Amino acid sequence: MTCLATTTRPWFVMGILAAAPVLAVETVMAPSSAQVYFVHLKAGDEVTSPFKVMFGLSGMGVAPAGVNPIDFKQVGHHHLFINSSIKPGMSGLPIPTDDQHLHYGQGQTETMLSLKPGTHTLQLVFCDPHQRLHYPVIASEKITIQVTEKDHEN
Ligand SMILES: [Cu+2]
Repeated sequence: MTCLATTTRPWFVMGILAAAPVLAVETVMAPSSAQVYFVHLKAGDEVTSPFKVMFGLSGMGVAPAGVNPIDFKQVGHHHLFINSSIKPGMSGLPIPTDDQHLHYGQGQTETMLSLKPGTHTLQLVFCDPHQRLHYPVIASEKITIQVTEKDHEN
């Protein structure tokens, strides 16, 4: 019995050491098949503000920000980039929330968006529960749309 104890202990220690780097990983792995997309909008569309934007997702699930990724695997929430792009420095860090980077941390799958008239780009970016990009990054095509003035004749 003593012999068994001494031979199993090193494996136990190695198990802890092997698990430690996993806990330190900055990004949540995502299946390569996961994708986000605009359900109705497409490049070149002309819309009147405010307009509805519906967030499509396949291959993963939506969960509110802050859930424990160990308990909820392969989930995240939507962010919408307006006139912005994913930048290399964003990896591993929380995505900023501001006028150009909208955060849907309650697990929303659509929004009403108000934009000034003109040309705008939109891109859906899926983030992990800690606001970071997944690896590989899950983002929609960046589309350019035209926002027109509301018609006040009626
Ligand atoms: Cu977020």
